[in-house]
Amino acid sequence: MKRPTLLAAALLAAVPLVMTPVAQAGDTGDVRFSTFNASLNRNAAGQLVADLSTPGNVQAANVAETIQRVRPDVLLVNEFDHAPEAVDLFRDNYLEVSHHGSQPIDYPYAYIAPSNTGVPSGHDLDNNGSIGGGNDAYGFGLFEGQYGMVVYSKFPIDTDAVRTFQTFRWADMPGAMLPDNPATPEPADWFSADELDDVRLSSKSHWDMPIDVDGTTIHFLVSHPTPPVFDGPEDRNGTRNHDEIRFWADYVSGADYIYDDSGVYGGLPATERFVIAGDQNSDPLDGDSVPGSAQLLLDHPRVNDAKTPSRPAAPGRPSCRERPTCPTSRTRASTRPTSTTGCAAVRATCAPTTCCPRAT
Ligand SMILES: [Ca+2]
Ligand SMILES: [Ca+2]
Ligand SMILES: [Ca+2]
Ligand SMILES: [Ca+2]
Repeated sequence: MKRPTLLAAALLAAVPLVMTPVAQAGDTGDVRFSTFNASLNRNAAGQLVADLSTPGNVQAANVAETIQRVRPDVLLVNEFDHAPEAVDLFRDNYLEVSHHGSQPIDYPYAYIAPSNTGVPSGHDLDNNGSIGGGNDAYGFGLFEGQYGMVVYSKFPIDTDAVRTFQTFRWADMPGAMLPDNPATPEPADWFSADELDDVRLSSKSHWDMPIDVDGTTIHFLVSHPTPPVFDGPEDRNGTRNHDEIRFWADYVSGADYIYDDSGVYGGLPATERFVIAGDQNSDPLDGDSVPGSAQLLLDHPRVNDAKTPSRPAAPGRPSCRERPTCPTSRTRASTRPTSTTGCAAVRATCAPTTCCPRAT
């Protein structure tokens, strides 16, 4: 089965968790942060740039129109291949062009950085007896940067102060949920010691991006944890998904074990404001993620999720947190063996108008 399609579908649970101060930032009223898994990933390096080099790509136009109609001030796009050239091409040929009468949108600021996807690890990480291919990369991907991410913003991004956590090693997280090979008595031994010296936590990257909102710094904490599926009984992706989510929970707690790609240690100071965003691939009520993963953020004492979902559920549908199971996931599971959709996913989309978005 084609992996890219599956990954694109495995959206989820994401939690753009909004700190109360965000809505009060600046003097201009509310500031809107959004996260959108746009599936602007392609099957080969260079293809996204080719597609965006001219207007007329239907998918890109649809994505742009969605953004234009929702009009967030700061936007994370998940599944945008790491191709710096594509950042401007998407602005020039799609965001700044009207689609079906929508108003063009201008983002003066943007940020993109490398992703672990498709970067060869040199190890047999899936233990299939050979080295190479997407499953042995630091993050699943058919080429370097596939399924990356980009941020667009109406407010200045303090790029000099951005912290990236692409190379943080999974084993350096205290109490890491390292996967176990169930066929052996030793615990947490799916990866060899040599592999654990290299294995990275982030399946794409984790970025702390300070955004200057009229003089107030808001840290936009973005990532795209792996889907918890596409693995075996060792659940190496489920456990990784859990710890990728946990990373931000620890970060906003000020954890001092965390180091960034520049070798600077420390989490976010308690005085700083933040928004956590991204397709977390984890549903608090349903699906294949490790139970409790999404709750690490949703129930975190520093996170205010009182406003999610920010709009009432669609008529006839319960709100996310009232729903014991998510019916759409059944539909989706029948066609795509991903975890789930809906419920918390609404928090991850640009247009949180319904509790459970349709499968796409
Ligand atoms: Ca191995
Ligand atoms: Ca392998
Ligand atoms: Ca074992
Ligand atoms: Ca799994």
